[in-house]
Amino acid sequence: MKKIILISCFIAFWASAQSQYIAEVLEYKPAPGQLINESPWGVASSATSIVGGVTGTLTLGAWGGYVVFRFDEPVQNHPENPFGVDFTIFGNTLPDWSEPGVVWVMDDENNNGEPDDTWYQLAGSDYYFSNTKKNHEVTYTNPQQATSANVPYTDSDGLSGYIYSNSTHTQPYYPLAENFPNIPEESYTLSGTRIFPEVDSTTFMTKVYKRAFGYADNQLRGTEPWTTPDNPYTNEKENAGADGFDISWAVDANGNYVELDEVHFIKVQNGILAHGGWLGEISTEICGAARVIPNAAISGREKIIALRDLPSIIHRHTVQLEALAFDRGRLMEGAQLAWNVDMDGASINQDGLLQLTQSGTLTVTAALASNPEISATATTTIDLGSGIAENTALQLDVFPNPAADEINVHATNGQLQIFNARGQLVQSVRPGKQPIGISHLPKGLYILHLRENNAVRTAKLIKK
Ligand SMILES: [Ca+2]
Ligand SMILES: [Ca+2]
Ligand SMILES: [Ca+2]
Ligand SMILES: [Ca+2]
Repeated sequence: MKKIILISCFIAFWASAQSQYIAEVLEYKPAPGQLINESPWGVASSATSIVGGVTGTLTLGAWGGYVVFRFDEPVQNHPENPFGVDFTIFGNTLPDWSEPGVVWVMDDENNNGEPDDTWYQLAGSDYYFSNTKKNHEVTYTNPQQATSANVPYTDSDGLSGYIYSNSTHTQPYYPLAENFPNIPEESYTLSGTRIFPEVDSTTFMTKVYKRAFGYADNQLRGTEPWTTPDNPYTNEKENAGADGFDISWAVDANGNYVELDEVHFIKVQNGILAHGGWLGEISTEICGAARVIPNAAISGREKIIALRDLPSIIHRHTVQLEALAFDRGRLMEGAQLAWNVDMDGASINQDGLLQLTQSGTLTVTAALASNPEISATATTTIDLGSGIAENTALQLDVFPNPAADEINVHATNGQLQIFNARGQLVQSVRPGKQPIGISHLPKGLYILHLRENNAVRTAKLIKK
């Protein structure tokens, strides 16, 4: 009897939890990328991997690539959802590596069950920055090679470039008809919003700065239950972590907030067109999404400052800074900010114009004048002398690489951390003279961090 009760409880729990996850992917149209046409991240079946849980493997490729999905019931903009967050999207981000996806929502206004209504963008922290481009377009052209080759693109500003091929992924990067029959074989154009996070390639391990809030594949995941969201307005990782979204952030094509009680369809689209050094193009990855369960008992900070990224090294004497204040994720228009700088030879005026007369390490703070506890900080290096960014690459030597059973690193102290492609720490050891066993790890790409004193040396490892 006891056994029967246990089983039926388990089934009921499983069924209710299941319904909080993605029920169906309606469209998957990626941009070219290093994981495209390759299992498990970039083939047609990758789209179904994000259904029913948060451990799927779906890449959107370079800028503009997208996926459209729905849950089995509409996502409610429920007033008792913690922090206003209505759903969470789970990516595979790393601690210093963000691949921000712009999120759009749609209400099934004509009640036909099809995503043929109006897309409203969820305006994240970068939406109002002066360098964000809306209605941007990029056209990708198939290089028509049997193996990987640079994929040329042109954008709606008349600029051109390449999605670069690398030696790790040798298949064609342009979506092939066998996997993506909906993508023309010659070329195609994607359109959307393009944001400009700072990408720091001065170190061996390229760093892509995290967005303040409102982008997919941006923050690390937390812990179950996945239906209790992170507070997107704090730096700390709470509850499920990852990236929570509030339907109340939705804006129309003119940037005006709209009021939506619920949405039926969600689109995630890579918002960044940039190259991450040997790590390849920056591509949003999605592992799943969960609807939030209302809980009026959970609350927290509701205001946040978004400070536009500073380059890791500044060589100029004047820099225009930009910061915006948000209340529950909506822009506080006309909010007064208090700026502060902490370095001799640096000053900043009320409008955020930074003036520099000497080199050093600079920390900038923008705070809400009416509540200085709400602030954002950025630290950067000022180098007015050389005019050339010093290469501070700290590479960790690993051999053999690729490896199947064990690896050796050139280090005898510190702590070696091994992260998988989802950014999860899978192993942490103190390196010594003995090889480090890795035979238990699944095949794939890993990132190694060796932390010793205050420095981090990094390497990419391919596990065979
Ligand atoms: Ca909400
Ligand atoms: Ca419809
Ligand atoms: Ca948080
Ligand atoms: Ca990613």
